Amino acid sequence: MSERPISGITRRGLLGATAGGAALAGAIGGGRLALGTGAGVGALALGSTAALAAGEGFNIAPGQLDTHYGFWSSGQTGEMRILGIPSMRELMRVPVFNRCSATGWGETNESIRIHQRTMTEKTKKQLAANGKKIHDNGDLHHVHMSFTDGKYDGKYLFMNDKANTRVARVRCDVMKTDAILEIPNAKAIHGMRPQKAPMTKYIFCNGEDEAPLVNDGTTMQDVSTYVNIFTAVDAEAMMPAWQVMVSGNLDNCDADYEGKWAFSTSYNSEMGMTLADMTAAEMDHVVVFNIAAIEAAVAAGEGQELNGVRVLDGRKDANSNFTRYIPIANNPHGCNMAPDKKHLCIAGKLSPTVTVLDVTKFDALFEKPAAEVDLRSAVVAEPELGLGPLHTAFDGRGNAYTSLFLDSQVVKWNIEDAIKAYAGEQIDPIKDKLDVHYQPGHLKTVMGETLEAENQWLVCLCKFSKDRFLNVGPLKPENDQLIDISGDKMVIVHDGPNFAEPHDAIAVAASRMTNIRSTWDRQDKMWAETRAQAEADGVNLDDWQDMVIRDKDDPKKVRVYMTSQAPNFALESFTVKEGDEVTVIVTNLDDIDDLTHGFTMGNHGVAMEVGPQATSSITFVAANAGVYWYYCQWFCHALHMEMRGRMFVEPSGA
Ligand code: CUK
Ligand code: CUA
Ligand code: CA
Repeated sequence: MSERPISGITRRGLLGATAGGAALAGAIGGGRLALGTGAGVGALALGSTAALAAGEGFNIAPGQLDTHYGFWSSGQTGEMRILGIPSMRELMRVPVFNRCSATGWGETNESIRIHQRTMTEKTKKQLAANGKKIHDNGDLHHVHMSFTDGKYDGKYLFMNDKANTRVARVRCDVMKTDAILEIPNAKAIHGMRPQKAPMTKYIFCNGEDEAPLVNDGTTMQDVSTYVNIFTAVDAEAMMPAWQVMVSGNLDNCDADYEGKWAFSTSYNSEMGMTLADMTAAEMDHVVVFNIAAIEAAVAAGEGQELNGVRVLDGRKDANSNFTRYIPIANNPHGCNMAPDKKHLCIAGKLSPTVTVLDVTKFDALFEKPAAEVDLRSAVVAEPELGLGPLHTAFDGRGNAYTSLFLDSQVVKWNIEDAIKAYAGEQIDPIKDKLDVHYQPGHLKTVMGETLEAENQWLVCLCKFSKDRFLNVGPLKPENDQLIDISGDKMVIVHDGPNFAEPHDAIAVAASRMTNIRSTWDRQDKMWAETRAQAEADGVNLDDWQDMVIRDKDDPKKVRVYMTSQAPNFALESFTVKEGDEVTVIVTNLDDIDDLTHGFTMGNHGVAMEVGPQATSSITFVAANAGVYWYYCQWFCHALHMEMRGRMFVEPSGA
């Protein structure tokens, strides 16, 4: 047992920096901030001809902070990333669906509980058959923030997992995943958006893949029994609220600024099972979901209850007023609501067009049965932009920016001009075209998915980087390009290589992110269950603690409680028996910014992060007798290397 170290030292004191040095650094930082802002304003004023000024605008000097947070998806890596905009510096990675070696996400008891919260019996069976407790992969395409009145509220981030049909939530106060929901009935959650107004009550989730509604093998050869499911998730409870069966599949989605509608693109209206079949029809569609009509039917108990969720039939043949199917040229993809509250832009993908729908005309679509209305009556423009339009972003000046995958370009066009052209006026809505490198998918303006769209930056997420960086082998990074859009002409100012494989991102003004903490609340709900166990064991986690407790009912289970304070663990050693199931619970008593400890048990595949004031626990079986060192793997102190201790595993015969 070691002595409790003296507390009250600051992190800066620990690392030996002087207060004077800090003040000086602050002053210089302030000066650079002023200079940087000036350069940015200069670029704004000089516009397109001032490529150099634009470059200076993005250049954030050492110690200077970015003006915007970028929240990036990571595709098949399964995590969320935080970048600074405009510097494009990667600031943090937040594990969500992936197993993280640094933080222990997917291995700690706290994270496993979050993973298992809504896990279905089928998934448990699937995992158990493979010797696993959780899925440790995911395919995270879309990250979106919670809204209040059409503006980001800095509370939550939501994200999809296409691979394992899940949706997760990250708490913005601590930037950790706090809920994972496995969505029943649906398959492959792809498009996902929060309701924008009056607040984010629902997260809208598209099921991309077709399967029988009761997928038990009895009708799997009969494609006529296949459906796709649109799910509304209760954003606060992180539980399914209701589901709607649709005709065709669902790709991307968005919601309006009144809280009335959700919309989803469908590239497989054919319900084809092969690529050839999925691209056979000349027209596919966008589905419009009527939230009020759906809510009324759910309240009235219409439809069926399946796996705990009310499922309504919104397919074409059901003739409901839950949905309308607006014909759109073959295989549309992106679905983006403009900040003018009025215009929804559907990217054509196989068609060189973007179809602009006026959402204020949607009420009329529901006034009569679908067969009696002109389903294309809400189309107000359909500009021809170039080859392979995938997604559209918006600025605050009425301009739209569409990515052209096949042309490797971003096209800037004006929505009102496109509407005039569609009405017959001789006007070219295209304002500028810019080569990007290469094959862009999503693209993001700053705050462009809210009512506060800004006019300075566009980030274009390119799927290929080819020759833009040093060769790193057959697997190349993606390329996120920063584009200055303040002038008439777009100007690329930065290339940002990125690992597999961001699809989407949002850019949020730093002023919206006011509730981010630097240390944890000791009582945080993240480890409430762990605290309850400690209490039952008579352990006070708030005090210097070193306790080894053998479970009364199950003597194979041992719980090891220890606190940490740089550079000490409360326990310098502990003893268990071969074959014991050991749970190590570490509470970090340090109350200093940036002073994270960790716990790694050598040769046991066990490691976790323990942030300042946090509690974290991890369970493993000590299968082999012997001595094993555990250590703090997070560099915390000059004596960090010495922050270690021994686990003695006694032979089972002993
Ligand atoms: S999808 Cu990836 S480029 Cu999953 Cu948002 Cu369009
Ligand atoms: Cu504690 Cu390193
Ligand atoms: Ca199609």
